[in-house]
Amino acid sequence: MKVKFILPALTEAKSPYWRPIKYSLFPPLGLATLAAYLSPDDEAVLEDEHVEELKLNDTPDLVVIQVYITNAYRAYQIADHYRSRGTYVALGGLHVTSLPDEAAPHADSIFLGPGEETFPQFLQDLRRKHPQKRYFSPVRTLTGIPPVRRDLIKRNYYLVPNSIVVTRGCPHHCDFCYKDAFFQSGKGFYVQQVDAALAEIDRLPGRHLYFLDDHLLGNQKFAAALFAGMRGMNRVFQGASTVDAILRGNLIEQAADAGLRSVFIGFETLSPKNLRISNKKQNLNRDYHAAIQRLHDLGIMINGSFVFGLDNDEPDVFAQTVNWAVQEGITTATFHILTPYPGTKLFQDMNAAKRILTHNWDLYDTRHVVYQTTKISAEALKQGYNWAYDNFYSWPNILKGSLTHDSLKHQLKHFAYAGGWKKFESLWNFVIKSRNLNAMLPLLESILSKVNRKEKLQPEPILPASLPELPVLTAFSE
Ligand code: B12
Ligand code: SF4
Repeated sequence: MKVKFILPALTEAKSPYWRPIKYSLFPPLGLATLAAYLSPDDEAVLEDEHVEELKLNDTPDLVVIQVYITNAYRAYQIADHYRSRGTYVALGGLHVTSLPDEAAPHADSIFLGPGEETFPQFLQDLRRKHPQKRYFSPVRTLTGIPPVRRDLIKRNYYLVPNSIVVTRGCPHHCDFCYKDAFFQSGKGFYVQQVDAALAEIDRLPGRHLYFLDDHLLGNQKFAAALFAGMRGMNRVFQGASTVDAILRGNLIEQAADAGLRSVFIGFETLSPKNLRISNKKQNLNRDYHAAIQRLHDLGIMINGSFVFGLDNDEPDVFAQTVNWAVQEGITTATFHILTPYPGTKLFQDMNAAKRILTHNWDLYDTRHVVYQTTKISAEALKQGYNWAYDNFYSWPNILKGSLTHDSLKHQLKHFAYAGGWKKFESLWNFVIKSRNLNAMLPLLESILSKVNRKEKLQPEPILPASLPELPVLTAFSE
């Protein structure tokens, strides 16, 4: 059977003139995971529209498309195209799970939730010529999953070809998060077997890894065993955690020993009232400052994520948040305008209150205001959001943030890292077009080198000041 896997792109990511680096960071891991269920005699190709032109004049037997909210319209267009050519089309992913009835007219089969159970079942049904219209799997396990088909990934097109996930979901239940909608009616957090996770890591070339798990420290026992197994592997890695997990026990020290050099944290808001209305209980009454200090002491850089537009936000939220992040020495920040994704509790509440202003999913990219705001006008919210980015990434603030660290190496890393994220976009554009992003990996690895406590106050330049820093990898929320 000839099978084609497609990750469609949103318009911005396809521009021939300007491709923001964030779309060339990670390969389509979900699709490469699904491809592993094919038989050895099936022919598979994987095309990612974020980094390459799709070839649409073929007629495979099966096309498998992954649908996110911001690529949904493009995904439906591609699906309609292939169906008109007689190809069998399967649609799945987060947006299909949230709005199956919207997706169904564009597909022969749709899939709700994770694909590790349903996709192999579907392949079997298809070969027997009895595929179902709709698949849903209440079974959630990563036990015995086949190795990800990394051979289908064009590594040179990505800055971080070594992305990996060793868990699914998250133990928490924040109202604005995709997680409860995607994992509904089944387990919402589960982990791979430690040996299998270590074997997957071992298969990855080079040193650098990026764990895309929502919460790498979410299961303490699993994470401790994983980090113990990684200790001798000479890896450097990045991943995500919550504030409370960083404060609890000594898991974060174990992570640092295993090679954790930068961590993504969803601080979201500095307002306890906002945390409460978002059901982000795990951040309530947690000492953000203490968590940050602990990370800095371990030489771990922080990518902080913040949401603007929660109902208790006042017009001063932008300045307050940016000032705080700079003072705390947060290396990079991602700001989001609150976005109610369909299927979430936030969407349900806003819909019931008639606060949803548009159902144009292209605008649900966390950069547009799609709902009726309360204490800040929509214009002020959008302006404040833009201001926050400009201000946080201004040279004076990058310098100020860098100087909060007491090791010179950490200061330099912070300065280069944060500077590169916003200040070298044109250079990134050039590297992306030369199709040699992967060649930048050694640079990333050197930037993620260890900052030892004993290195404090010992000047040790790690980079010539003119080198571009990596944009990093803060381009998505937790
Ligand atoms: C990596 C990532 C990115 C990367 C790259 C995406 C890529 N190459 O796949 C980049 C940086 C480009 C990115 C950008 C954005 N992202 Co993003 N991203 C992620 C992240 C962290 C991990 C995705 C991943 O690889 N997961 C691991 C794999 C194994 O799981 P998976 O992809 O879901 O695939 C499984 C299932 O979905 C299913 N499946 C998927 N497709 C299909 C198809 C079929 C037929 C079947 C059977 C099954 C199936 O099977 C797979 C195996 O179980 C997720 C968070 C998350 N945990 O999912 C957010 C996430 C997907 N991003 C999100 C958003 C909003 C964005 C942005 C719009 C903006 C932003 N603020 O970040 C942009 C624009 C995206 C776009 N191009 O349209 C949201 C999506 C919300 C939604 N309802 O769609 C998420 C959930 C983050 C969040 N918490 O809100 N993102
Ligand atoms: S926002 Fe983060 S902590 Fe909250 S449920 Fe989603 S992944 Fe978990």
